Amino acid sequence: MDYYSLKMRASQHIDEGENAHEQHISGAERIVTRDSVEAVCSAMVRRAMTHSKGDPDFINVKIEKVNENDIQILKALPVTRIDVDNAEQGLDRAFDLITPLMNSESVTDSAKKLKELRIKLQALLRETFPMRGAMLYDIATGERLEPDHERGVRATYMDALHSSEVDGCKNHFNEAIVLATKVANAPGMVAEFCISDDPNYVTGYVASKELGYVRIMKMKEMGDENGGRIFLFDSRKAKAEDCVEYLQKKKVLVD
Ligand code: PML
Ligand code: MG
Repeated sequence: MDYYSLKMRASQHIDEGENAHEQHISGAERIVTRDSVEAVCSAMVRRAMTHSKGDPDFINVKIEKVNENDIQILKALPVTRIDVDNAEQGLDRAFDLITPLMNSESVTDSAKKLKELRIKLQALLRETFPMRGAMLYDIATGERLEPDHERGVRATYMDALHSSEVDGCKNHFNEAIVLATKVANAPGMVAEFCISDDPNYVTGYVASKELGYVRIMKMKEMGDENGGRIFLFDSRKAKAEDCVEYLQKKKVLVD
């Protein structure tokens, strides 16, 4: 069967003199069979042109044929959810789950060490806020491995296996479980930490092959656009290039 990757990104030119820039409005990607290409394409354009973030003056749609043999099918991570009373509690729960996984010294699991790692993770998280992509952090060396720190790395070329329906509006959860499943399967990946940068969306998650996809229902206040992703990677398990190559190039469908 023939498959096609479709990617859309829309932006608006902001004319602020020296500060002129392209403001991101909307983006989406799918991997679909040939017979869905046209309908999915027009749904993407509709999504771009009716977005609450503004009226785009640039829409890029890229359609590429994908060889069926190059597609990896992955089982979606199992989902659990943690309800919390407030964002502080949500962040706490997320840090509790992730901090032990950042510990590269297998012997020490001391309270002091865990506290240090928690502070480190909090600092890393703040650094992701202005980034468009994710941070790739090496737990073995404490180094950031993104080729471009400002941009970060982006997991791409992925979709849900059974999502032939043409859906014009963004579903954060459906898109995130696909992304998190791909990321968890990347070479050397330890875990992912995510807070949405959508000011109207407060649910975030932590994920790994072992943890599964753990939704944390509130991780920030409504109206807050500070979000980001951290991919925790272990350079003793795989080469950074192989991990980045997988995240950015491998075609994945999630079942
Ligand atoms: C985003 O793309 O903005 C991140 C979405 C996180 C979804 C969390 C969830 O609802 O499980
Ligand atoms: Mg961001």
